[in-house]
Amino acid sequence: MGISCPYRCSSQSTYLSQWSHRTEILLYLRSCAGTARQVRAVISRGPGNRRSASTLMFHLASSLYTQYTKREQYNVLILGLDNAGKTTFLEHLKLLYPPPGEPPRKSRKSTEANSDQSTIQALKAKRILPTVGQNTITVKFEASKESQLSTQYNNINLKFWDLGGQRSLRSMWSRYFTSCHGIIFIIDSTDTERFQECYDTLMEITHDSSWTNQENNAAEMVNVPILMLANKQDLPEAVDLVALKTGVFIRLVSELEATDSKLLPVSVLENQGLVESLEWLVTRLVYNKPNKQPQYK
Ligand SMILES: Nc1nc2c(ncn2[C@@H]2O[C@H](COP(=O)(O)OP(=O)(O)OP(=O)(O)O)[C@@H](O)[C@H]2O)c(=O)[nH]1
Ligand SMILES: [Mg+2]
Repeated sequence: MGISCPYRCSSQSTYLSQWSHRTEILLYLRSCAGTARQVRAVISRGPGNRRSASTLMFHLASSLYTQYTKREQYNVLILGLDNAGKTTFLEHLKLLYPPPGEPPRKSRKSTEANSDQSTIQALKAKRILPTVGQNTITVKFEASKESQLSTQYNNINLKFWDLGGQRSLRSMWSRYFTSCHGIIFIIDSTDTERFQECYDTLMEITHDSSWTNQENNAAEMVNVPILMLANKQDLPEAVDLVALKTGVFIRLVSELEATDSKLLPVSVLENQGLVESLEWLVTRLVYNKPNKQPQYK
C-alpha cells in the first residue's frame, strides 16, 4: 500500500510550513494516488474484476483511516530514590489524563474546580505500596486551556514507566534508557539527608554507558530531556526551590548545562505544578524529535 505517512490530517497545517514534512506528506499522497489508479485499471478490465476493485478500495480507505488516527507515542521513565513519590505521581496522572481512546477528563488544575479536589481525595484514600518491579500506564496528553500549546501537541500519547527506587533495584534502570524519550526524576524535598544520594544517582543516570552513541562509539551524556521535580512542597519541612538550587544541587546546574533539563517545585499528591511540569516535558519531547523519533501507534 505504498509508504506510510506518520502525520495526521489534523496537524498537517502545522507541518505544511516545514519543507521536509511537506515532502513526506506529498510522497504519501502520491502512493495513495497510485492505489487509486490501480483500482481504476482493475475496474476498466470488466465487470468480473469489480470484487478485486472493491477489495483495493477497502484497503485504500482503511489505510487512510489508520493514518488519520495514528498518534505519536513517547516513553517516559519516572526515576528517583525510594519514597520520593513516583507511584503517587503516576496514580495522579491516571486520574487527570484519560487512556488513549477515552474522552478528556473534566478538570486538571487544583484551582480549577471541585472535581479536582475529588481526585486528590481519591488518591489520598489509595494505599500505595513501595514498588518492587515496575508500573506502566499510557495516557492521552491534552494541553490545558491556559497553556496555549498548539494543536500539534494534542496528537500525543505518553507511556510512563514507574520503576522501583530502592537501592537494590536501581541497577535495572539502565535497561530502559535506550527506548526512553524523556526522564522525570523525582526528589523528596523533605529528605535533606539524602540530597547527596539524589545528586549522585542523577549523575549516574546522565553518565550511564547506555547513552553512548553506537555508531561512533563516542562516550555521550544523556540525550533526552530531564525533568526534575522537587516534590512534597505541600509539607512545611520541604526545602524550597531556591534553597535546593543553592545547596547540593548547585553543581547540577553546571553539570546539566548542555542537557535539556529543568527543576520545578511540585506536590504530586496535592496536584501543585503537576500539569505545568508535564506540559514543559511534552514541549521538550517534541523539540527533541529529530534526535529521538516517537513511536506511531
Ligand atoms: N505530603 C506529600 N506526601 C507525598 C507526596 N508524594 C508522595 N507522598 C507520599 O510519599 C510516600 C511514598 O510515595 P510513593 O509514591 O510510594 O514513592 P515511590 O517513589 O514510588 O517509592 P518506591 O516505590 O519505593 O520507589 C507515600 O506515603 C506518599 O503518600 C506529596 O506530594 N506530598
Ligand atoms: Mg513506587
